[in-house]
Amino acid sequence: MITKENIEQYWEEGYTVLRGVFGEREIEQLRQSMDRWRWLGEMLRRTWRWQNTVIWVNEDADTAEPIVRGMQWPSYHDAVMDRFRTDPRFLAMLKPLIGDNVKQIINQLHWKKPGSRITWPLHRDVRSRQPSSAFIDLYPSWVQTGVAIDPHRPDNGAMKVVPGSHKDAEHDPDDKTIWNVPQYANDPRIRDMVMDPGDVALWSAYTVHGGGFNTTESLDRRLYINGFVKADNCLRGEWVWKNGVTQHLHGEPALIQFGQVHEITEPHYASEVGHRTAITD
Ligand SMILES: O=C(O)CCC(=O)C(=O)O
Repeated sequence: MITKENIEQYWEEGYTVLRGVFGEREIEQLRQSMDRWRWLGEMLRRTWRWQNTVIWVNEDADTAEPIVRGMQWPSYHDAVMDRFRTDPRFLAMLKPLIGDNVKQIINQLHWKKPGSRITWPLHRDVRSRQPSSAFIDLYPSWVQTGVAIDPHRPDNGAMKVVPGSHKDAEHDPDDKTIWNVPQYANDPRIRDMVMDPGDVALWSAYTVHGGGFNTTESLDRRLYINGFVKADNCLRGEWVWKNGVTQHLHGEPALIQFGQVHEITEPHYASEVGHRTAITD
């Protein structure tokens, strides 16, 4: 589980990777679950939303076929996803960083289909933690995690990370100049976040990361992302642990990112064409 070295690396370099957290059988469950959501997205053919749950679907420029590139909050409707987001191993790795009163504000699936031009260009996640008034003292209060479902290698679009980049700028959540940072592609510190299935990456709101295309013909690149925050410092999100006790999803969904979650309650095709952080050019 999380070691002293992991914790030091997280604060010093802005990220760390925990190896072999989930076993092959568990990852196979996640693979199958992700595939079911991808099939649903392919059938829907367009971006679709139901309160906090959204499936982002793009159209392939050449074939007009749907490309499912991401999804938020499968866990309201998917027991496998819910079981993994509340796994005690997440609590064990988060507790030394943000304690055991924790809310969740990200529950997300990313696909980089082989040969597609899907990527999330280099950025800092602080850009998505808006409005900033809902997040107090974001930097030490929020941890992003990503479970590798497939091997993450440079050729299938492993995410890149810039160690130390969380220290390059003031931690001002409203400074938009630090949100999208393509210039970091030339930073000598940049490295691929190479992972095996079952590894878990952790990174902070100010760590520059993203990029990488899946240039393979058949190796998928799936990532299961969960973002956790010290509950006292966050006005949004779903509870996940109260004093270390798991809180399952029930009742009305909480306000997280979709501001009309309590007004537009019917499932609908959304005019949003995809997550604003993704491109397919
Ligand atoms: O899926 C990826 O490679 C990118 C993930 C990412 O940049 C994010 O979730 O902020």
